[in-house]
Amino acid sequence: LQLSNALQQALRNEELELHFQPQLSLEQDRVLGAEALLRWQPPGQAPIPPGLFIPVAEETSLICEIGDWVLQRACARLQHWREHNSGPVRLSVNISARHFHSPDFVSRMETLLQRFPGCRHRLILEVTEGVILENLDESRQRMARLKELGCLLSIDDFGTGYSSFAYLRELPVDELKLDRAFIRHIDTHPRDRAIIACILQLARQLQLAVVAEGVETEPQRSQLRLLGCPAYQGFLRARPMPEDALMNWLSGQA
Ligand code: G
Ligand code: G
Ligand code: MN
Ligand code: NA
Repeated sequence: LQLSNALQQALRNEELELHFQPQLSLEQDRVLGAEALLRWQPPGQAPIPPGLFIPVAEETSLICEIGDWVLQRACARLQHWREHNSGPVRLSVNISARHFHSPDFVSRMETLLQRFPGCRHRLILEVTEGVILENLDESRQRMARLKELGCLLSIDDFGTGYSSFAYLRELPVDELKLDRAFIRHIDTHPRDRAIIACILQLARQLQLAVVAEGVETEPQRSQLRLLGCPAYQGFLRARPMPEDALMNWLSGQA
């Protein structure tokens, strides 16, 4: 409760910030986009990691307020980058279950994209399998409407949790994010390689983009390249960083 009150204050006092982690192609190491990741920096204190405060926010509708703030900020930055021909051309945002399933989520997205039309076909909403399977019928309808608005849809942490492939038959998904649990031992565990190869083949046949998460070492990256994975993100190339650092980092790329 204490943390939740502090978080509510933090939202009002503008202590929340978005960091951005680049996503790159494996073939040419070109920047394809970025993932927006929320950071909380209370003044004069150590930063509070999202792994700690997001679950607290998710217990109440506070996650909807925070999620709206994140979406609004993400769209504002993406539109700005587009207008100034700087920054990544695509931006991914994590969406929590309660927020995704809140009654007016789609109409709020509609309003947001009217305000920031430059974000159409460039904003990617990341949801986990758990979010979708929580209410498959509703998810199907929502995802169809979000696609009509010009949102792109990504399955985060793909391969962990439920992994019923059935929903992929019928949902308008654009991208799978390979959970970093599969990447961690990719260069030493043939079983993990086999699973990744299988997911990549599935994605090719369903014409889905794939981004591997949590790539920390060169051997992990070369294995992913060998397997034909199209894109990746991870500490090996870039950590999540504030916008000014991102701009510096981008100007250092070819
Ligand atoms: O950035 P980091 O790896 O510490 O994030 C930890 C967790 O918090 C991840 O699971 C990530 O998806 C989640 N997270 C980070 N930013 C956001 C956000 O803006 N919204 C939601 N719902 N989750 C986020
Ligand atoms: O749940 P989600 O996939 O959205 O979580 C993204 C989280 O993964 C972010 O908090 C980000 O800081 C973290 N992350 C990004 N790259 C790496 C990496 O190479 N290694 C590890 N351990 N975490 C990473
Ligand atoms: Mn994510
Ligand atoms: Na993930």
